[in-house]
Amino acid sequence: METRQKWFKAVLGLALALPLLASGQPGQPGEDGYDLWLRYRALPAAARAELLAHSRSLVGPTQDSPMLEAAAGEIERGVAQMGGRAPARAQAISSDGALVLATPASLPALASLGLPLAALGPEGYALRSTRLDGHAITLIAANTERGLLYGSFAWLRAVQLGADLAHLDEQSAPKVRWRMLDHWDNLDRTVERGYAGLSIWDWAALPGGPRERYVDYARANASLGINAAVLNNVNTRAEMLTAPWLFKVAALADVLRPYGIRVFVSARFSAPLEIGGLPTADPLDPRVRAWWRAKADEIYRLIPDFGGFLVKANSEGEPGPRDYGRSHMDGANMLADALAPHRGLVIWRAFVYSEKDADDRAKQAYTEFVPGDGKFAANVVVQVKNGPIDFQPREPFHPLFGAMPHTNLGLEFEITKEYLGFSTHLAYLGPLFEEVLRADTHQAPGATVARIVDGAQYGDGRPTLIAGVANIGTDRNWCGSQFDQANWYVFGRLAWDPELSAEAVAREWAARTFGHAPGVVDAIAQIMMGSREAVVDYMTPLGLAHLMGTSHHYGPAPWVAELARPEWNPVYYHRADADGIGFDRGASGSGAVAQYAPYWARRWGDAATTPPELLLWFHHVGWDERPAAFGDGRTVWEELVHRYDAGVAAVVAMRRAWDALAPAIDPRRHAEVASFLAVQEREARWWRDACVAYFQSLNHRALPAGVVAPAATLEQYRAMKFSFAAGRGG
Ligand code: GCV
Repeated sequence: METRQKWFKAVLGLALALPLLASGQPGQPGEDGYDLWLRYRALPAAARAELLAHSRSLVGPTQDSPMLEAAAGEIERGVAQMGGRAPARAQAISSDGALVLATPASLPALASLGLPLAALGPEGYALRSTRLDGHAITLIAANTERGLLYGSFAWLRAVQLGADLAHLDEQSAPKVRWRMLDHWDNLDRTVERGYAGLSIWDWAALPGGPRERYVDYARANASLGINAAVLNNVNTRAEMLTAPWLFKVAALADVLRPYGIRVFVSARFSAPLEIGGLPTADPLDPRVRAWWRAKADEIYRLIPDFGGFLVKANSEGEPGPRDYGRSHMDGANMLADALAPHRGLVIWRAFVYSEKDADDRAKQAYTEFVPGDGKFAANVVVQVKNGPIDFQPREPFHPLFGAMPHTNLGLEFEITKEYLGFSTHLAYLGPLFEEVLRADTHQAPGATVARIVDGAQYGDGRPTLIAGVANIGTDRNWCGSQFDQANWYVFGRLAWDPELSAEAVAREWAARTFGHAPGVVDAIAQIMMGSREAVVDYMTPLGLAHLMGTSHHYGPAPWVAELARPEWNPVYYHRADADGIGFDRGASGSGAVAQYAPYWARRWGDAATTPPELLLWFHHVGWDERPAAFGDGRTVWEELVHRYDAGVAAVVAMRRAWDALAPAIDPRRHAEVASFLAVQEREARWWRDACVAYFQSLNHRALPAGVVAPAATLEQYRAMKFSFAAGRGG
């Protein structure tokens, strides 16, 4: 609570101070966000001179390699744009100021420079200002070409952030093996939960089409270390696995490969039936197993470094092994067998809940998967959403983390903001990702979600994975809004290093995207850091969840109660009535809390020790109760209304802070963000008003003193229809 008030004051304070701080270095008037954070604008004179002095020549391993060419090409592009001239390519170090790309194989002298090469592994890099052959040089060193690619992007980042180029000493290696974007792109180019235009994959034109856009996509990912992409929606058609489509996938793999990106596809479990001419897709049927083996062989002939399959099985109507009385293990391991000879991976999603299971939806994945611990093949990763329901503005971490120590568990975030205001609401997801990654599962000493997911907890070299549902489309600014670029960015940075701080990443992104005048970065980072909590407050405060409109998830609809499956209805989640509100997941309710380690089961099992942020997730409490955890003596009803108001007030503060940045930001991007913030304020008020009106209609309590009544009647909110709502896809 106190933290939020501090944030609120800080945002307003910075907003007022900004006109004084603005450095008068806005970007070009025509900037539209296409360049993302790879925005290599001309540097001021002194910084330009420093850059050129440290990039007089570019010395690199000389073998003909598309990946090295990608690395060198990026350095040339960046230096030319920021410094005014590209470095000359050279075979050897012949002067001070050389920028040297080196592996131990290309430059044996590396071994004598004391670089931590072993710790860099196959993907890490080191940047080091040093002397070699009598010259002062900058080394970009790695064990592999891929490390050099990441190191080249890291050096450019250092330049953009104004690092002292004469004293570089940085090294980094990714903690997670697979850093993956999952595209929910349909084959007709609509995007499920996409708010940034159509799919960037122009299937009709492939193997031709917008190559430059694909390359720019790949550059952006490589700059973050993202090394894998699933091209199609998990709700997929079997056709994706037919020859004409695979031919197109192969063409994309060719474009993405030099940037270190391996291509995966979502596979429909019933493909043997639908495109294979078999009477069954039973994973234990030898014909089915042979079909998948042959399919894998066919794919690897076309794409030798194909990554593997992502599978959504027996979830939300998708086919799966349970259709044949088989288990998730039977299904996943059958595909794993087919891919194993090619070293391919099966990513099997744990996002399951069934209309045939009356149990609390939050419990069902754990119930179905924990008995399979230790029974999945070595090349299967079970991919688990960050929380037990579905990418809500706030959920506790998923109870599967730490509960399947003998299974490779990957983590799935949703970068696209299906439940956080689509692309028109500014919500920086860094704090959400950080909250999940840092959560201590208490299943074993030190067992945070980050350490479970990055493998540090187990230390046995298992395949590790962090995936994010992409927010990328054909919009000129890629993500539908300027600030949603930050969510792609922070996803990539945290997938590389889950221990990074969301705030540090926000500052880094702001500086690279909008320029690093100190006041500007401070103000933008302040806006970003409070923005997710603002959404939580005006949509689903105090641990509420899933109050969004049916199917499109646009706007408030807490009253919906008539849908066929209980867990499709918001009333299932909030359980509000005349006396109280919240879902009892304790011992007297669904018992979901018992799926967590005893530490959490005890703490969250008791309303008195549950933090306000999760109170209504775990407890049904009376409207007039005054939980000690609120710390302010308010009743549940008063606190709920207060949170809704705080959410709206936070958006007002964000708007003012952004308005004050006008002198420091190029007009086009500034105006675009400002127009979306106006939408966000209107919709935040709508959320607040509709929810307050609805809950008040149940509890018949007066509004707390001084609180403004909703602008319209509940009936008016209930009558609203949104045939324009985006993102449903297919
Ligand atoms: C791709 C939620 C979304 C669906 C999505 C599903 C999933 O239910 O609303 O659009 O489907 O999650 O993750 O499979």
